[in-house]
Amino acid sequence: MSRYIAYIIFATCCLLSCGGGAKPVIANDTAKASKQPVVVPSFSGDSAYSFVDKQVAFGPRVPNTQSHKECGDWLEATLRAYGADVIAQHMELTAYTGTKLQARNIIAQFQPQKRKRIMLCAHWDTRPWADADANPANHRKPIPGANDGGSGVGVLLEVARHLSATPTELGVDIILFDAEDYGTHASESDVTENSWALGSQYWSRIPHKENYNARFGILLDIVGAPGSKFYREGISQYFASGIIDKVWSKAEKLGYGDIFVNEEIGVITDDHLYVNKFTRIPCIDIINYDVESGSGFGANWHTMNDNMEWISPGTLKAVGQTVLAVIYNEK
Ligand code: AHN
Ligand code: ZN
Repeated sequence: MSRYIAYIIFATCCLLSCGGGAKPVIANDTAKASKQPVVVPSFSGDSAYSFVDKQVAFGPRVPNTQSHKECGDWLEATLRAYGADVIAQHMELTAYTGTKLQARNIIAQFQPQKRKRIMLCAHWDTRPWADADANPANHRKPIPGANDGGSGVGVLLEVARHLSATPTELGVDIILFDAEDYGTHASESDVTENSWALGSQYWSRIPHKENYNARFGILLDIVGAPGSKFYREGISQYFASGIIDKVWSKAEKLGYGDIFVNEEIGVITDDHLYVNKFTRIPCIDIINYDVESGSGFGANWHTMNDNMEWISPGTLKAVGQTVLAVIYNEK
């Protein structure tokens, strides 16, 4: 009997010591789990497409028009519905024509309490003039702006939808710049410096929060056309080549290496220029470059044909999935 009790005590000690020994194993498992790649949500190209369609349905988003105001209100409301803390930065800007523009930058802050942040941006206004249209009768008509304006915002609204459901480790700010596309009309010589990107020029000097900073920025512009190609753009390369490396290598891993081409092209004046110039945030531009077209931005750029027929859910998906992979893996 006493031998039997001794055996039970011995066995219990064994079990307890085994239990004690198991702890570091669990801790080790936990450490391994935290190093595992995070689950990146699946970006819906169709959802992004419908966000582009919705913007186009408001009509051209030219500052000082009713369509512009209504679309701006809808963008704010949509981002608020996705749980963002939204700031509208209202500005009176002076266009190169002397026209005063009632404009607003829309800043959607996700997890505003977090110090480490990522900035994603696009312009939401559209060009007042189809000055690259084949038909001269259209040269003073506003463009539909599906790709130029609508596409970048459409992708970012779909990103916002995921941010509301699945938070990222870092805080994210989605910034929609106004008055990017009020730059000098093609019929006039471009003597006015800095006529483009008025909203981002304003924000880069006076951000929505004093001392605002982010680890990096990604600008999306003209990202919806079928057959789009994105290259290492010159300004991005100069100020933020490491961010291009990060984004282009993620795209390649996702199978989008044919769309995100690992070759450098010249400089393109866009909102990111002023972010890089006036803030400490290294910001890249993901922008379609079409070698075949005269403008470099595709045959429909700044024409009346910049409509929903020029938008591909597949291209929106490639861009959006790459952006999600980048922001969800940032620690
Ligand atoms: C220029 O045309 C100088 N830059 C292209 C910026 C732009 C216009 N993005 C969209 N529309
Ligand atoms: Zn444009």
